[in-house]
Amino acid sequence: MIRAVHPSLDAVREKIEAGVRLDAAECESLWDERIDVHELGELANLVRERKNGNLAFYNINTHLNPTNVCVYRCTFCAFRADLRDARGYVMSDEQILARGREAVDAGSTELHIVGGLHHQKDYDWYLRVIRLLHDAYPSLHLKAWTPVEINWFCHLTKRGIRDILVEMRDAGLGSLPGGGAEIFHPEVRDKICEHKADTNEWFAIHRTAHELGLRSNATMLYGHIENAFHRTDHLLRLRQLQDETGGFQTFIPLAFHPENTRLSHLSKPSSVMSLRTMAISRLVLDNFDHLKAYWIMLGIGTAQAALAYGADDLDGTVRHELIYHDAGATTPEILSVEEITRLIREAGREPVERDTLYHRVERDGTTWRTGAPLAGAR
Ligand code: V47
Repeated sequence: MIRAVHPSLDAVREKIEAGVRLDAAECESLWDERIDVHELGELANLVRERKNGNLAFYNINTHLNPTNVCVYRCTFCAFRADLRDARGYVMSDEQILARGREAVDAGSTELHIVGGLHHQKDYDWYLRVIRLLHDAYPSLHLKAWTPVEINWFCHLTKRGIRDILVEMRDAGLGSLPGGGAEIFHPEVRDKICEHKADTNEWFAIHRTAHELGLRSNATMLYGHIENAFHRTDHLLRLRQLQDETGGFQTFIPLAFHPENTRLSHLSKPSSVMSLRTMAISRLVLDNFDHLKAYWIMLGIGTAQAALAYGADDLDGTVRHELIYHDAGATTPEILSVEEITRLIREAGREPVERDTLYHRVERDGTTWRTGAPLAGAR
């Protein structure tokens, strides 16, 4: 069979095989739709297996979104609500603690905490969420607050990033999730989320977190109004900060779900686009140890396939996810350990339970402990 091969892929292949970094022009050229997605996948798989062998990681995690009331109106968001919306909610301390209890009882090692920026809640309310949970359930890793929230806390308190992060860390914050990145290029960012933390602020917060020894993740929201140039710019900015700090753990490409958003006239990205994005991300982000196929948003089949297109992680079993389900995700709301490990094995990989900071998790009945470090753990 003769395939339409883009002229530049041979040069890219040589570089990838030799472990040489792709330059900006090569990175952008990979988005050309004439390039066979499976060839990209094959190259990405080479990198993935060099870094993580045949292992595919997951964790047992629970989500907590303490409020969906938000001052911002990002066009892609179906989760946010106004104060007086029937959908609007704020969780009480008791509800927050009950979620922590539920997480611990379900064997979770991580609570993923993000939410809206509620104009009637002060910084101390957000700080208390962390303190309450950490004091009650110290074994739960609190992966909480994106730079959008941290930037809001700085705005509310007129204090600096470092000051806020140190206080949050001392209260029990374990690491930062990757959200709020969307698309960094101002041509797109100004259209989809013009008011919230801008790109410089997003990077300043991750840089400061890394300087303080906090690890973090990074995401990219694709499949809406951005193009190949914007996606390349996004990945290269992340590669640059990772060169400087090495503090990112995982990159998570997030497929846009249009339902119930102000961009509902757009169709959602195809599985092929998602696999292409995963593969290209793996090829460009040569200094990231892990790439996550977030099954909640990719759908289970695409997430399984992504394990051969550069991804080495499926996120977790997940319970109480709202951001994607409000935007029309039809995936289940939870997977059992048996289900997630079966999906990984079915994809030809060896499942490994990890904690948030990429250590093996060893279980004995209902108790667990942190085991050996995996790629990228410190
Ligand atoms: O920043 C919001 C995205 C992000 C929609 O760090 C949407 O381990 C698609 O960051 N369609 C939050 N995407 C989720 C996130 C995340 C998820 C899983 C793991 C980790 C991690 C982080 O979700 C937002 C935004 O980019 N998002 N609405 C939507 N309609």
